[in-house]
Amino acid sequence: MTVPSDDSGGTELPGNRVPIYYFDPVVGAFHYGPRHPMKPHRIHITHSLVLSYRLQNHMHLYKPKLATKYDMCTFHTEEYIDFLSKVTNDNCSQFSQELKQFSVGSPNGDSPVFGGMYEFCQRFCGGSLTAAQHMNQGLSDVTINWAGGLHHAKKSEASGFCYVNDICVAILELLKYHPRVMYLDIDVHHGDGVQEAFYLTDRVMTVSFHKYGRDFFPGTGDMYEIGEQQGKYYSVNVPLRDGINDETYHDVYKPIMDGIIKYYRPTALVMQCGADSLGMDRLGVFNLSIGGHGEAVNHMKSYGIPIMYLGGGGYTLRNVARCWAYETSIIAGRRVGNDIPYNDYHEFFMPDYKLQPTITSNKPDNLNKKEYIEYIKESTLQNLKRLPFAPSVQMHDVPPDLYYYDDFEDPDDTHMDESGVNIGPGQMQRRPHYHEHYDENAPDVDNSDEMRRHKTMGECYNDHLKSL
Ligand code: V1D
Ligand code: CA
Repeated sequence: MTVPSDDSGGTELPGNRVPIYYFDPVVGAFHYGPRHPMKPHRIHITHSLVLSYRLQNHMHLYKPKLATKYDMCTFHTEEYIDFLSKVTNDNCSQFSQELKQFSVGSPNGDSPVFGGMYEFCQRFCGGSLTAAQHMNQGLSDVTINWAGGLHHAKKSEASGFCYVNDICVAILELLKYHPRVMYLDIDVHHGDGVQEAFYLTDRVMTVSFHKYGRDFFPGTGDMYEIGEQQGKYYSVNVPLRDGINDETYHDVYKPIMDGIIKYYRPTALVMQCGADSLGMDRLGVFNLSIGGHGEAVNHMKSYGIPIMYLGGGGYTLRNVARCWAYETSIIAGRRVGNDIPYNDYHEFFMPDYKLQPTITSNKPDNLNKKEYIEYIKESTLQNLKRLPFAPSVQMHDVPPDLYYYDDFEDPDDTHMDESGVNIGPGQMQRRPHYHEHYDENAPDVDNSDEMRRHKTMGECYNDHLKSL
């Protein structure tokens, strides 16, 4: 049940759509090196904006656990994770062979060794994994981890500022309960690590919009990369040219996403919201406004499918923070004003202190001609029509997960108040999983009390199957 709007604008969301927002108070303190464009500090700036708009009053804030080696090795090899956990700036010389093998550590390169590198990975990956576990347990159908979204990391290799692929770890967790997961990537770079991981399966549909051409990193993502074997037609790539604006982007984005939802019928969505697709990004070449980027988020929200929102690239810090704070407001269903309230980083938003300033681009004109956009759109939609309708998965025993331990309140389970202070467990209630509670004749659940039992994922899935 949806409650009418309150005095601060927006509409209260039903309990299962109140987002859980994962924030690790330490993740922003890591540093790739002085000249490196990736600045984890942007996560703290974003958080400061989120708090200044009081969006925490409309979400559950949660400090995630650190991912363990065991967690990361659901996707990565043990040899690689072991190496990441051991190498430091002081012992690099002992690892010269591994540094090369795993593409880590050339001094001015993309993926340097830096202090606390492994702990940093544990922290952002812990956020995405916890989000997936909470979605599986039915604590919420909407989760946000702006520190996650590191889409280039491979099973045994670092790439493009990414060492551990939290997205793959989270999707593998969702697949314990979800027959079909759709991954969407709006970072200006191709989501190659996630595509590669699920290239041969129809259980995950990967979709990436990105700049392609002229040696732009990582060099993959042509429209002819469509998946192979069981995964044929389950990888979608939308290669774009420099300077794309909001109008052209949505001309191709909305019909393609609508087509994918219609033909694939995902039961869960994971959206990588890389903010380097904004105009004026230090590394990006697109020309999206914060409103246009947010529209992509709003469009995904409108499908009403369980969804995890993740961060990713983004190198003009003030705009990354604006973008993700604005998107937090969209996800939480709150309208926010354009004047940024006073916050710890206020001077970052000079001179106008606006949430959505006019982003004047230093980028070339929009090189995406109408005919080109029509061509990509039509060929992608044609490919979608070749899909069997909502491929099903054999029922299988669900692999064990932390759910069983979470049945009881864990004193280390931390929830935070708005300043990041642990306010202890007990704010959130687990809802029973359908293996325990599925009852075909049970009426729909009244969600009027915050965080009461919601319609379980199993019930939703079962309804969905019946509707096919
Ligand atoms: F400009 C730099 C300064 C220092 C270190 C690296 C860079 C830099 C800029 N662009 N590195 C790149 C890209 N790398 C190359 C390599 C040169 N080699 C021949 C290849 O062009 C990597 C860009 C990574 C983008 C990461 C991402 O935005 O997609 C992301 N998403 O989630 C997390 C990061
Ligand atoms: Ca992308």
